[in-house]
Amino acid sequence: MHSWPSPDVPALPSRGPVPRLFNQASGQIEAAPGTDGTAGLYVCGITPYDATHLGHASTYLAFDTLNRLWRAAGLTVEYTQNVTDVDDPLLERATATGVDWRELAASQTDLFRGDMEALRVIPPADYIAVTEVVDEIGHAVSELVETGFAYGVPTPDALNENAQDVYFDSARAAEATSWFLGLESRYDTATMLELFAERGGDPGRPGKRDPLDPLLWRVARAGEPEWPSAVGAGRPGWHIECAVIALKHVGQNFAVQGGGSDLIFPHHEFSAAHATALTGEPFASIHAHTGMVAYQGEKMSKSLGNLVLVSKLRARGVDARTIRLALLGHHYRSDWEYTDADLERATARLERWVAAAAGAAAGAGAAADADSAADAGSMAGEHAAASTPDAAALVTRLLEALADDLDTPRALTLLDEWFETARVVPAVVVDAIDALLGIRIAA
Ligand code: 5CA
Ligand code: ZN
Repeated sequence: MHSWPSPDVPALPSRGPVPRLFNQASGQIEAAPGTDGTAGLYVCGITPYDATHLGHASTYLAFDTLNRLWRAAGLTVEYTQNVTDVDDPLLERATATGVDWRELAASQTDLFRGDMEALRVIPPADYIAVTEVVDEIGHAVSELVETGFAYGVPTPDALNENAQDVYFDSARAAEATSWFLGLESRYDTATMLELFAERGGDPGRPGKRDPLDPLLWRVARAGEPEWPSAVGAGRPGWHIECAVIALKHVGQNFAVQGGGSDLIFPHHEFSAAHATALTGEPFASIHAHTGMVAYQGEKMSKSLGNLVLVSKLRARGVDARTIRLALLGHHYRSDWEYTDADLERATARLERWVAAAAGAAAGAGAAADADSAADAGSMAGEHAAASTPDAAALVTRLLEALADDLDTPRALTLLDEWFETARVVPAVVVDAIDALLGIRIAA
């Protein structure tokens, strides 16, 4: 599937450090590796039944920051993202609103692309819808059945009376592979059971070997989309889609598997389990998760409807750079609640930076020196030299802050402090803000 056009990413004069990231699987901040000069990234994409809200945007901006840091460190990034364009909540919304599920998915994916482009998020090289890889998923499920990692469960409401939903045998995988329940999440069983039921699992389904065994393949029901497969006509379960798409496009044991913290369990735990059962190899080195953005007291979510949509903000005339700054003002791992004050702070910040870059007096220092203030308008060329040492130090400190578990709030504060006294804004600073934070403050 096509993704969206890439923003320009200016080159920086020197290489940055390889970033370090919090790994959910180890509980430690670790160097996000890049073997052979490449870094593999798989980030869980949207389920397109409603448009991009600020929670989604915040998650994709966090991994965009990682992508930008890897590039600044001289690595080639292999980035894949999926679109869950067939799943229960999407089908339910389509039925409830009387829209064909394919149209709903296509229209919301389009809106998402538009939002990502406006936010200047670097697109994934491979943007893959589940409906594009159903065949591969069917083969993977059938392989798991053959190798004893999956089993059928009696399914009275199946269209074909002999057909059975296919489930993953967690105990067998824990016994026969390096994966074990908790490898990625480090959650205890009680927490897992609670989250499994909350997030699409079916702990009470009769016939399962373990309440936590997840669905791999749902055989055809009346009124549901279906595809032929070796395990019977039907449609994919959720975790297997990300395992198969990541293995196909990023490979085994890649650098970073990403998504929001609502995906820690069961989604990422079982994506890793399925992939390891299929290949015998670990899924990803680092499992990175973003905090949840809340609104009006609760997690911003399509199912609750408490949404601030990126497209609505844009339609209201809010500058996409302001949205970026509002989101990057919070550390990616923190849970936080969005209020209008976030946008107001970001608006004021962007105005200060843009004014400084345009040569307006930035802070008392610049105002005191009429010559410098007047000269600042022509910044880049001949006047850059005057403040280059300072600018180079700033860029180094920005890179260090961001490489330290993507500390964007610290990076923004460093920039605020620098702009307070800057008389001239050299091109290297404009480019660094663009390359690392995706915000262009001057032409
Ligand atoms: N399609 C699946 C992943 S395979 C899915 O979770 N889709 S989603 O549309 O519900 O979410 C898309 C991404 O945004 C996921 O990484 C999810 O963890 C993240 N996300 C969802 N809500 C929030 C929120 N309120 N704050 C931060 N991130 C969020
Ligand atoms: Zn996923």
